[in-house]
Formats: sequence, C-alpha cells, structure tokens
Amino acid sequence: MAANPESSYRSPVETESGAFFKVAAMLLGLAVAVLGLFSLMMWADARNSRGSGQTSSDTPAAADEQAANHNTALPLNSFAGVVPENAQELAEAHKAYDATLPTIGPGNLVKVQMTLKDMTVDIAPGVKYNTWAFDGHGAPGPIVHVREGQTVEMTLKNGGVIPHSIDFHAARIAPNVAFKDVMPGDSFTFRFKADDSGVFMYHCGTKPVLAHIANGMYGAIVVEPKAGLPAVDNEYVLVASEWYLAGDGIKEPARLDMAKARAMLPDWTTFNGYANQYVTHPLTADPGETTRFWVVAAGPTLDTNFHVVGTILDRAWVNGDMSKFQRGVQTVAVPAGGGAVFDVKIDEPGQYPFVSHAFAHVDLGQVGVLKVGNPKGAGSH
Ligand SMILES: [Cu+2]
Repeated sequence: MAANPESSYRSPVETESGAFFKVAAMLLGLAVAVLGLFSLMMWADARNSRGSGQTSSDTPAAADEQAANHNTALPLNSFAGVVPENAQELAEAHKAYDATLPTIGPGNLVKVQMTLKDMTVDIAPGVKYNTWAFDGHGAPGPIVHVREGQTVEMTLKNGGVIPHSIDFHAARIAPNVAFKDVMPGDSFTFRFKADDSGVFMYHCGTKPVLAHIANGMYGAIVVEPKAGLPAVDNEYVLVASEWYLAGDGIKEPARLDMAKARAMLPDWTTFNGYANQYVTHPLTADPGETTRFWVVAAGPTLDTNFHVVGTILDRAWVNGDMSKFQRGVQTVAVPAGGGAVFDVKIDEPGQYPFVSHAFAHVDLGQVGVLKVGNPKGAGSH
C-alpha cells in the first residue's frame, strides 16, 4: 500500500494521553476475553437444552416436548422446497382446493357444521403433514359465505383427541363464551349476526394458538355487503398460510416444528394449503372478464403482500373495509389475521401469476396463476 499522508497523522489526544489509551486497550482486551467465555457457556447451554442438537423434534414425543418449550435454540433444519423426484407428476395428480366462492344460502339463518378431524394431508407435491383439520379436508377449512345481516349458527364437533375451538373474526361476541374449548367427542353451537361485511379469518383459538393455526386450523368467511358490490365474472377465495415442518414429510408425515414456528422460518408457504397448486391447476378467466379475489392471510404469523403480475388491482378493498376501495394499486399487504378484496379486469389472454410479493413466499410455494383465455407459452414467475 502506498504511503498515505494521513497514516502518519497522530491525534493530539493520542499523543497527550498515550498512557490512558494503553490502559483502556488492556481493559478492552480483558472485556473481550470475558465476553468470549460467557458466549461459549451460553452456546454449551443451548446445545444441552437441544439434546443432540439435530432435528430434536423428529419424533412425536420430542415434537410435543418442544411445543411446550419456550427456550428453543437456533439453528433449525430447513426442509424448504424439499420434494421427491416425481414432484411434477404428483403436483399434476393433486386435486386443487376449490377456490371458487360458494353461493350464499337463503333465509336469515345460515347453519354451518364442522367436524374436526386429525388427518394427514399433502401440503406440497409428495409432502405429507399431520393436520388438525376443521372439516373433511386439510387447511383451509370450508369457505363460509353469507350476506351482511344473516345470522350464522356454528356447530363445532370435536372429532380429535385434544380440545379445540373456533374463533370467527366476523363476530362481535364474548370470546370466553362462544370461542370456548370444545372437548374431544363434544359438540358446541353458538350464533352470531354477521353485521360487518368483508372477508374474515376464522381459526382455532385454543392455546397455544400458534400451534393450532400452524397445524391447519383456519379458514375464511366472506360477508357480502348488503348493498352489494360491483358485478364481476369470477370470484375466488385465497387463504394464505405457512407451514413449519419437523421432518421433510416425504417418507412419513411431518409434524409441527414449534421452534421454527416461533422463529418464523417456514418450510412452505401456500395459497389454500398446498404449495403452487394453482400454478399446476390455474384459476381461470376469459379475456375482458373481471375477477375478484377474496384474500385472507391466516399466518399463523406472516403477512401476504398480494400482487397480480401483469396487471394492476382495479379495485382494492384494503383491510377488508368494504365501505370504500382504492383504484390502481399494485400490491396490498394483507396482515396475518386480516383480509382484503381485489378486482382485476384483464383483457389480454395470458398467464397472470398472483403472488405474495415478499418473494421468499413465492420460492416457498405461495404463488398461483390466473389463466386468462387460452394463452400459449410458459408463465414468467
Ligand atoms: Cu385447535
């Protein structure tokens, strides 16, 4: 290195207080040594608390133990994107969750019945997971669709082995009464009047809620405004969520890794519970049609940044506030536990990916395609 005039510069303070700096440097050295020793002890502690330090939640008993442990240490084994070799074939064979908004039932009273079941479902091609499922299939639970002013009568039957409950964000009701734990084998019914329009999350609210939501206990209820909305041609419901796996789920079903859930390090993120399902089985629209997306971010923890590639959101009811919409918006954040509604009118045939534009989510599976017309060529995202 060439001589630099500044390198020979000595500050007046240094010159005058050389002795002071020598003492300070010595003390600093000592402090670093003490800190080093301390962090070594902490590291040893963390390793001991994790047993072998490797996939400590691979067995059911260890996973349960970990779910109750609030002091789990990093690092964590990631199974993000891990699929078997025949993943494409399995993706094609998978029956996609029907995202079509169901019709509204007649009358003032809408009866909803769900029987909770512990069941193994696919969450990505060849990746199995042991869910606690609200009814009949994995996450999300059934889409409930009512009109503002209708009364919902909810009956939850617990066919599982531990207590569960159901919390409707669309309800104004004492949660300790309506959202109470239902014991295995029991059934519980409550009613609420859907007086607030929008798209709302429902989920199990039994503790630890993080574990119950992460195990697939969530869904969406659409409350259509009494005054109606602009007419559209297609309506789809998308529930965004993330999965935290102990094990890759390929040879045997994965269980929840509670440490990953707390660290917010998902292995997979999905729309309607299965990675990339609407890439292989696109949602459809015809050119010139307007498509409405009712979107809920179920989490349990992460938001969704909703964006449709190749177009702009013509109407965006941000946060599910149906009293007004924004126009010409590119991306809208849907918070975990929140919802929003989006209309897009697309004239040109093509494959229009819908994504969470927090792009790690796309890598982990939270991406689908709206196929407009019969386009030729592969998608871009
Ligand atoms: Cu539950």
